[in-house]
Amino acid sequence: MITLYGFAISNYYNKVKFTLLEKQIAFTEEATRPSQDADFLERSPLGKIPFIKTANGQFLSESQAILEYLEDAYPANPIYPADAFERAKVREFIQHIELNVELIARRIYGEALFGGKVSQEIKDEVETKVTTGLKGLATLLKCAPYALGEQFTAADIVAWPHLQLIAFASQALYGKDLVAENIPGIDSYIKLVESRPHAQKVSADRAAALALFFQAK
Ligand SMILES: N[C@@H](CCC(=O)N[C@@H](CS)C(=O)NCC(=O)O)C(=O)O
Repeated sequence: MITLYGFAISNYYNKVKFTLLEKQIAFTEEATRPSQDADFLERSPLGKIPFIKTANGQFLSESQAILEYLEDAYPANPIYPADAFERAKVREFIQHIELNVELIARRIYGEALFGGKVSQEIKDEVETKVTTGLKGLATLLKCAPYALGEQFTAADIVAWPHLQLIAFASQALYGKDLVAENIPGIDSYIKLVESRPHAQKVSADRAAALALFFQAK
């Protein structure tokens, strides 16, 4: 059986967990914080979560590599379209959201979510770049009704945890939801994904993990 390592407040962890649930792959979770310990780095080269142990006992890090491994190794309940070009469009969407939006927004999480401090220069730069990234993403997002059309795909699995977190963080830091401002109709799309039982399971586990995390601080 697959073991998923990480913690349920992480959007990247929740992306992999949502994938496992939607694809109905049996797995167990092992609560793990990022670490620079030597034995941890052997399993996840930069000490990050999430990572998995496969059913054969091999370790794999990087959420997108994990997601695609799961799709290849467990073809039932596919989360990619059959058509090669449509599959590429899903990958294009994921690359945009992670590279041009989430990775940039991540620079403000320290202050927006965890009570740290971020310089005004970084706040301004992130606001400009995330806005540009979201405007670009809006041109790809169809919401018809899912991210890229009629089929629920990996694009939805990735968009849902990332966009929610970016919306929350930008509201906390800038007093405005950059996602809602730049992607018209995003609220009903998020609600649609959230109506799925597996999204609700991920949400409930995240809420419980968040409560524990802030209690421990
Ligand atoms: N590109 C990585 C990003 C994972 C990531 O940033 N994980 C965060 C938690 S959300 C982490 O482990 N941070 C600790 C660190 O950067 O040292 C992936 O897709 O898995």
